[in-house]
Amino acid sequence: MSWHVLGAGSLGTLWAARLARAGLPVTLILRDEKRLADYRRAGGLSLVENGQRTLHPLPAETLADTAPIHRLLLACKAYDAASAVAALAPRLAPKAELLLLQNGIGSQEEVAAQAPHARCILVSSTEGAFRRADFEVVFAGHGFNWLGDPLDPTPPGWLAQLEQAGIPRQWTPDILTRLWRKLALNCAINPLTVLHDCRNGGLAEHPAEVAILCAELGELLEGCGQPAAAEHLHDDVQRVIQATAANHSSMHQDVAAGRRTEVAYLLGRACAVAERHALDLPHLRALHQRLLAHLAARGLPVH
Ligand code: NAD
Ligand code: KPL
Repeated sequence: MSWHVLGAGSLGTLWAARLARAGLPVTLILRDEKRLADYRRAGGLSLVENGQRTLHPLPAETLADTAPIHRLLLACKAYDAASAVAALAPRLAPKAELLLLQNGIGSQEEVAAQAPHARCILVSSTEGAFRRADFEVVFAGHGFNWLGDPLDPTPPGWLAQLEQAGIPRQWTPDILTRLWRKLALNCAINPLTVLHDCRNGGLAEHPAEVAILCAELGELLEGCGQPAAAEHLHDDVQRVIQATAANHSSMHQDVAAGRRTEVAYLLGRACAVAERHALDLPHLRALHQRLLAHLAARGLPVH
């Protein structure tokens, strides 16, 4: 059974190239005929690892193709996920499986609403990749992938294929804890790096701001039924700030490049959930307002 991968961006390329080089059948899904023609001109996907570039000439098709899809890796941004799946809904086989690679919380429910008969498998990834050119991706940071299905703890039979492809992974019944924990880390670090215009390590100069955000994020996680995601959050945030001190956060990179951010699925979601649970988290709310004003002032979407 073929893997379909939607999105020839950073993570889509990283996954598709590794699956393909393990001899597994992979088909890329691109937006339209123009993008397909560009892909064919490029000769395939290029993956750069340890300075070595390899070319992977995978078969590709457009959203408008009609072949049925049994297993789809959805590798687009959170704000594109639901519309991408809506476009593919007529092609989903009755027991289709969707692997959702999106950061943050919220896009997963939006996708499930577009494909109510498909099994949605949520992925939380700490791997790092970025696009150096069109259809050329650099594997920048080794990490890990947690997979799980909050509605069904049974692991899928194809997990061994990920191992075969060298994709580090673990099936977990606690995928929501993983996603909320990552959301909290992203909320404590990313917006501040944008507002202070600094690398992650620059936040070591703002310890009080980081500490109060971690305390409020902890309250949020406790209050919304994710207490395990709150454990030792501040320590973990400080560890990540140190371990990634030289890096720019993904949100900082997006803003610097004039790209839309995933704020609605990160800090926006955190504030919406706090409001729904009647939690008063003034520093988190103020951070969200400052961030939205910062994005608006640069002509970037605030959702
Ligand atoms: P990306 O922007 O590099 O790639 C997304 C790709 O999806 C783009 O090529 C875009 O054109 C394509 N796309 C969007 N809508 C489409 C559609 N309807 N049809 C066909 N193609 C479509 O994004 P990314 O960095 O790979 O991130 C994907 C998700 O993974 C995000 O939620 C991100 O936060 C998360 N993530 C990324 C990294 C990373 O290192 N890049 C790490 C962890 C998590
Ligand atoms: O995931 C990250 C990001 O930049 O998006 C880290 C490195 C954890 C910072 O929040």
